[in-house]
Amino acid sequence: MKIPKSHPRYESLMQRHLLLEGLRKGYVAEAGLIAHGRGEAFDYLLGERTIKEAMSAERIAVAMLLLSEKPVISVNGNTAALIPEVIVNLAGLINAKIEINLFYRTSKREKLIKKILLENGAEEVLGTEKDSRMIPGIDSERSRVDTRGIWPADTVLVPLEDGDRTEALIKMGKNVIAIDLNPLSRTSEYATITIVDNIVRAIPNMIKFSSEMKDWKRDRLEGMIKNFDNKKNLREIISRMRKGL
Ligand code: PTJ
Repeated sequence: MKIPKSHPRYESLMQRHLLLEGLRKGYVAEAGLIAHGRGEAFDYLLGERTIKEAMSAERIAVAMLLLSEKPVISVNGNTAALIPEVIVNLAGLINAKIEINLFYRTSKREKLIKKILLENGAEEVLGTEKDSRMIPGIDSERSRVDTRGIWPADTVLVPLEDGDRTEALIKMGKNVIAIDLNPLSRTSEYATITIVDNIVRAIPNMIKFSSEMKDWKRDRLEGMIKNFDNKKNLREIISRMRKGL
């Protein structure tokens, strides 16, 4: 069905449409639809816009990515369905590798997602080769990471993540930047920087900040990170949601 642009819920319906198409084609997991529905509910509480606390987390995240030596963007089914092109653009700007990492891992899904990312301009997509290692402390296939990507990375950007892996990556000494509309999730709680925003808005904002900040001096970027308190930012978001209700 074609969604008319004039529909008041056009953006939201388009996101559902992209996920349903991904499910039909086999790269979005069935549970990806459930996860999206949960995200929609939280997005509704935020007014479906980037709130100021999310905007500052996005800025700090870009500062951290620009300072990182081996940044990696982790991509799952939902991310590939919703924003493949902007993920590739952001990776180019911050010089990050792109790695597919799936909770419901199958080689068919990996191949389909790799194809989408390559079609959207990615030069290299990690996470589909045999050359992998398991992150200690997680039992799911989510723990399998590329020896050229997440394994040696210093900072990992994880749009839509589960708490287990965030915790395990932090235990390995990595910075984890999570994008999760749910400020109460374990991912949000454990991440070094939590961006409570829809990935369809967060990544384009981060692209804008990357272009603006890419030539800034290290001290300036480091200072921004030092002054940021992730837990306090999360508390303010939860309080904003409460007040909104
Ligand atoms: O593609 P796979 O196999 O890796 O599977 C992907 C899912 C999403 C099924 C898997 O990662 C999963 O189970 O995720 P969770 O634990 O349900 O967490 C998803 C979180 O992302 C939830 O807290 C949602 O609120 C949030 N979320 C959903 N859609 C968005 C989102 N956050 C930001 N932007 C969204 N568009």
